[in-house]
Amino acid sequence: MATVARPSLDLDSLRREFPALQQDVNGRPLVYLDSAATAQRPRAVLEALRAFYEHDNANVHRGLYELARRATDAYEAARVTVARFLNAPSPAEVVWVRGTTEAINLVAASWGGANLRAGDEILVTVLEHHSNLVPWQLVAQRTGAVLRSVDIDDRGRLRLDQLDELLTDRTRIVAVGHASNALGTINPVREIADRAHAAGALVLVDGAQGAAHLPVDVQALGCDFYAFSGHKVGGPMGIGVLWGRRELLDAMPPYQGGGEMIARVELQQSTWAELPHKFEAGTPNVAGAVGLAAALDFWDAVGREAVQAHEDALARYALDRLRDVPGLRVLGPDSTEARTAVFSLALDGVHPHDIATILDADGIAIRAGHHCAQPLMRRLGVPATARASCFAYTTFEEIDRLAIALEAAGRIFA
Ligand code: C6P
Repeated sequence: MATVARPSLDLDSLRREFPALQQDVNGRPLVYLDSAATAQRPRAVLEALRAFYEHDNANVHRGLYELARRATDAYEAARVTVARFLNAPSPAEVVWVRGTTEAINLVAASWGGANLRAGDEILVTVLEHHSNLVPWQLVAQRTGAVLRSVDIDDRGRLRLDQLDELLTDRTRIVAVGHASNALGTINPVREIADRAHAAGALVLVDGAQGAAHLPVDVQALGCDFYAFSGHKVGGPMGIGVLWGRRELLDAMPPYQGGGEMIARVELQQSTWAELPHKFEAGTPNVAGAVGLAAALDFWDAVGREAVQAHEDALARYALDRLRDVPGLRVLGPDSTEARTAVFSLALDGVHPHDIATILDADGIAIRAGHHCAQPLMRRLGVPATARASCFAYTTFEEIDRLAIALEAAGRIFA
């Protein structure tokens, strides 16, 4: 059995802040191990949403009355909170979007559309989520640019030796995940950014699986764009962030047209609002922004270092514990390597969907499928995996329940 020093996160009180975790499913206490898909929300976020709609609900940047002022102040204050979280030089560099997917589409369409030419190269990796692949494919088709990709080694780590070969004077941008949603691999973003910049390329980081679990300092990471989703850090769905360096955002054309994003409109042409509003056409998700800021404040109060230490210990504990399950393979980096507490599981003779169904009967929620990473599944030689993903509120006992349920699944199919 594993012996791991357990850090001092007060898990009992932390878990009490998450109403959704306080329920039985199929007669057992819920074990929620699908936080990579979406995290549960703390009361502070639910309360911030309720308070916004009950007291401050109005459209932003438009009305000259008290509620509109309050809504606008809350919306812009949330942007400042995000800028502080990212260590962004300015809140003007923080663009509200629907989520990581929209953020990457924005950069691919706007920056890519304006800057990519036939023969230019976009460098991605085989680890990427479809959201960090398909937008690049679309702009490559429109511009004649070419997509290249960095492979992984046997343990799911990026082959940095290949990166140097693939980075050429034609590479315009490197689009890479902070952490893999399928394997948990943490990518060395700073190193990748340094090498990309030396080759004259920009770097976009898909932070969907980074923002909740890893320190995010866009200046220390050395990237040019960073994208993340509110719902994966405990905020609401339908809100996310694109951070970009000011001079890049300034030079980029708008992504969508409409209200809010203009300075002056004539019948035939228009001029654009200052950053970040140039990229925020239409009525935004104000409550979402407020809720996302509440989530970031919540984790500040809990203590990000304690959270990271806990998740680190969970990862090591789980890798040890799951090794005892007969016929089970955990794909991806081992416990000595940079990884998050996301485990893609393959159980001999049992289809991942059957694993998920058996675990559900035991009140354990995991995800089975290709995890929107089909090229990665092909690279690993599997059609799908069963994925268990943890968050700050996951306990060691829940990992034990997962292991016991997997043992039972193995016996059923033996
Ligand atoms: N991954 C998962 O279960 P959105 O849907 O826009 O909030 O995030 C998209 C996205 C982009 N990149 C990575 C690395 C991601 O993990 C995700 C979302 C979920 O793994 C849903 S497919």
